[in-house]
Amino acid sequence: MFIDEKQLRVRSGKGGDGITSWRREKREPRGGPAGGDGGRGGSVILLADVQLTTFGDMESIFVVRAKDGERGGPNKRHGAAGPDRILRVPVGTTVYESESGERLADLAADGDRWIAAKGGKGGLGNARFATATDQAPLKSTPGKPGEERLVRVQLRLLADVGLIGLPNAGKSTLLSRLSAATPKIADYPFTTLAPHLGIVDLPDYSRFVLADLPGLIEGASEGHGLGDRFLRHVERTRVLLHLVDPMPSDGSDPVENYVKIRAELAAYGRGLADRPEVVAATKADVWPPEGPPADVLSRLAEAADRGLHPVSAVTGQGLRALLRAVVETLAEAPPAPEVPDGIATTDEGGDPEGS
Ligand SMILES: Nc1nc2c(ncn2[C@@H]2O[C@H](COP(=O)(O)OP(=O)(O)OP(=O)(O)O)[C@@H](O)[C@H]2O)c(=O)[nH]1
Ligand SMILES: [Mg+2]
Repeated sequence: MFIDEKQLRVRSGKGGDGITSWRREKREPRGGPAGGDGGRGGSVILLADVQLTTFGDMESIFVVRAKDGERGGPNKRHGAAGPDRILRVPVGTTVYESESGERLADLAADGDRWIAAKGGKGGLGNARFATATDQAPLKSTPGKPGEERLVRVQLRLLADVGLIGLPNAGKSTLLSRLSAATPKIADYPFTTLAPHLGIVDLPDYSRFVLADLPGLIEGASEGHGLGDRFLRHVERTRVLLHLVDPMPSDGSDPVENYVKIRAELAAYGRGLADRPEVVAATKADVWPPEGPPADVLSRLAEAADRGLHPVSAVTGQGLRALLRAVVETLAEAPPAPEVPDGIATTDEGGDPEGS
């Protein structure tokens, strides 16, 4: 199951208490202070793991807690530390403070780790407090409490290029043609329900990662349709590949459709509308010989900044030129932007207190 947002309560372990005790020897019932220190409490640590692609594996996890440290023992025995609790999350996970929306951590590379709640320090046993003037201290200190906080984790796929367009534009078909990915393809809108990644290998042995998104519709940024909650996944892409069907089966105007999607990007914000965009007109194999009607191609080419690429994912027509344009645009595109503060969209993710 594709889950890309989730709320978690994280709680680290309390430090174990230090104790007051005395060395026991036969003739010396009070043989000097020997109370050991408490062990450190376990921390909760998030670890980015490239094997994971969603939060689906932790669907039923709402509270993540690490164990307390153990009390100190007699004869200066140190209490055992509470083991850390390590929670694996997909690469591309951003952690926010739930209430303020402040960004706390961004786990953008495999192996990145972040301490979500630090274990409490162990207390000190009375052995620590012996001084020249006080050979029999009674004092020991309790362990420090652990930390607890409510965080929201959000996933943004890590891809170089993001496929966008209306439902049915041919996004998944193109991904399947250009990469080894096998997304579901069908002749109805909203076939794709979750983003997919594919790796596109180029003739010069370089490659880029292409993300296929569910289709966007007008008003998607206000929560209509499916697309809006997935726009987040193109926030980290450097180039958008916008597909337009110049002869849509619903008879809508392709240029208007293009403009609608552009408006969605602008309404979503976070710089998506400024991302370099390559535009392709799809399904060229079914166009009549004289081309799509009503000057659609020239009007589309005019609307798009960088011209228009006619392509067919079925016959392969135009794909080489399209890839070249994508690669050139990638070469000029600025680096992927930082994920900003503030939790984007939706209040899904579940209430950790509710379960
Ligand atoms: N003839 C032809 N049909 C195509 C081409 N590309 C896609 N199609 C068809 O168009 C329909 C929609 O294709 P999809 O790839 O599922 O479209 P999508 O943009 O991923 O759609 P959503 O996932 O619903 O947003 C399917 O019936 C495809 O077979 C093409 O190049 N030529
Ligand atoms: Mg699709």
